Amino acid sequence: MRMPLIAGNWKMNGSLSLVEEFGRAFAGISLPVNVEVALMVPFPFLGAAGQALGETAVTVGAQTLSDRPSGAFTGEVSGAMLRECGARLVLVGHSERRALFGEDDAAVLARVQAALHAGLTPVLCVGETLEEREAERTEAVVLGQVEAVFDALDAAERARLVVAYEPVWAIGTGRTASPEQAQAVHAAIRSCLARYDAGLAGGMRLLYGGSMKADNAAELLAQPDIDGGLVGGASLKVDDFLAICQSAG
Ligand code: G2H
Repeated sequence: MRMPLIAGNWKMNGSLSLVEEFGRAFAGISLPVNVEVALMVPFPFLGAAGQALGETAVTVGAQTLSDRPSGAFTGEVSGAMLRECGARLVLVGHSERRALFGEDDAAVLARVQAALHAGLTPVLCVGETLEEREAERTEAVVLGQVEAVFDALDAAERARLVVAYEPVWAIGTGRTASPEQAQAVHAAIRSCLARYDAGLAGGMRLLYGGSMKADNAAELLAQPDIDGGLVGGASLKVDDFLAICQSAG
């Protein structure tokens, strides 16, 4: 049985007052006990988020990390620093990192390994562009991104990941993959993972991301291979994010 995970990704948005608003809101409600909830906030808000959400069931995470453990890398943040500031999960390979910051599969793998080394749960993001989908290359691209990481890990490391499928054409566009489109790719990812180990495939949580909202979450989350969501824009509003969390229960 896979416990659904709803992870909010604030990207470069939010404020300390929004962190506090989330803390107050989540302290006042009870989340479904069978759902894990996480909030991936910008680095400067990690400490405040840990404090504001500390009494709630919400876990705090980060959005990227350095591939190095320490040293003269001005501006970088290590996995150990994230853990010390309260993060328990970290996004790796989000399409915005791949497209805007030049993170290729090798860079993504190095960050996954750094996250594992620091005791963080890497949420590996994969997804195809519109051009790739229209060229009928969705599976080749997505499974290639999955294999680029999983091939290099041992069995114990693989089992510590979460995978998020985010079609690039659905991110922040308001255009969501249909439940059938999302399910088809999730099923392909699970079959790919089964080639490593059937137990790994059965236990791996596969999140959907890309314009998930309160009014489409239930239908997406009802798909057999969708085990949660990576929620961007809708995670910036308490009521919308809460509604998505509730619909996963
Ligand atoms: C995809 C998603 C969250 P949004 O990036 O990672 O963002 O829900 O705004 O499409």
